Amino acid sequence: MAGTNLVIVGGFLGAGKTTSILSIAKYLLGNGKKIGIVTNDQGSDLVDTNFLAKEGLPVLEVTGGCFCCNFDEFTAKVNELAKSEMPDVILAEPVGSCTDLIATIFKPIMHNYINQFVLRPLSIVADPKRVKKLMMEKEGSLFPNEINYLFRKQMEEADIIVLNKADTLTEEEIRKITSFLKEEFKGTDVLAVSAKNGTGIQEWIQVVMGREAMPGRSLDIDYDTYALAEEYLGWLNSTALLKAGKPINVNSLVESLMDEIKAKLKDMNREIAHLKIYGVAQDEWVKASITSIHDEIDFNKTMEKEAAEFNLIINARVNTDPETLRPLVETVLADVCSKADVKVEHLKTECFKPGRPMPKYRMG
Ligand SMILES: Nc1nc2c(ncn2[C@@H]2O[C@H](COP(=O)(O)OP(=O)(O)OP(=O)(O)O)[C@@H](O)[C@H]2O)c(=O)[nH]1
Ligand SMILES: [Mg+2]
Repeated sequence: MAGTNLVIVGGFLGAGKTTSILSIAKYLLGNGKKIGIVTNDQGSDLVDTNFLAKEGLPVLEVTGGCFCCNFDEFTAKVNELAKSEMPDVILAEPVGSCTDLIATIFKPIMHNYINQFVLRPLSIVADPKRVKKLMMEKEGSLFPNEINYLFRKQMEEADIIVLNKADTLTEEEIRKITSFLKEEFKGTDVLAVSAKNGTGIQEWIQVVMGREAMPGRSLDIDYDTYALAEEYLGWLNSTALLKAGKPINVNSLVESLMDEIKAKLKDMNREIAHLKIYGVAQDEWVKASITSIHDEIDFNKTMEKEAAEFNLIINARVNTDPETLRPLVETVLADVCSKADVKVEHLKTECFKPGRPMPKYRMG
């Protein structure tokens, strides 16, 4: 069997796709394999791309829309990686608001590229706190129904549902959630892993690499509801150069930014899908994430030294409109920086709601 393995790792915003890809990549590299990664977003200036590149991994990105709406760019990036890196495995992360991947990515790839790539089954990573909300539907979720519909559809088309963040669950919870998922999405493999500490990653790789994708029926999906789900999400990507009079603790500044944004959204009862902030000064960097207004900030890495000049990237996906989100984030940035005596230069922000998904190809 010839060709590069193409492994697509989807799932809702903040589920842990990038952390999973990093964990899989490290495992494969440790076993002498070469890898490449393609990231994806509705906007540009991505925390994920910068973070993975800083980890020393070959990464290309498709920005300005999902893989299915930019199918030709997606395959161009995959081909570019295949040529430049000659990887054994390419890992691709579709944007977390995207679904219907079998009809719009898998089938077109199999139709056009069957000899070049060995397409592996579709993994959908799921955050246990969102699955728990599905299990207790009566309690409801802070997200509108359309977003819950999208989350459910993502899992419906999975070959493998990867229940991530198992390190946050008891054995009993893992057992209950796994059997719920198996019952709800019959015929789908369900694996419990922790992308963060590596538990279950080897087994996941074995399952993915053990068989080829065999796309069955395309998802039965209502594009109006899917489009509404995307519309309910305000999307913000900002970059800025920050300068302080003397070296400051960048970790604390990032923490204050996140705390303030979270507090303001909590007051408005607006749920965060994923807010991530990445700060970089020369060879040092910090990355922090939060995936709900009820969660604590999670630092993937902090800076050891203080810095007087550094770049920030803020990526926020929140259940609010862009007209609210942009001033909220920019005001918090201005306030927090002013308190820390830091000047904000070259602030560039794009803030929008994703347009209706318009796949280049859809094979039913
Ligand atoms: N406890 C725990 N946290 C995790 C695990 N995997 C990911 N996370 C955390 O979940 C948050 C989101 O992880 P990402 O990997 O950025 O999620 P993503 O799905 O790529 O997010 P988007 O690209 O925004 O859709 C981060 O704070 C991670 O550290 C895990 O196995 N356990
Ligand atoms: Mg990601």
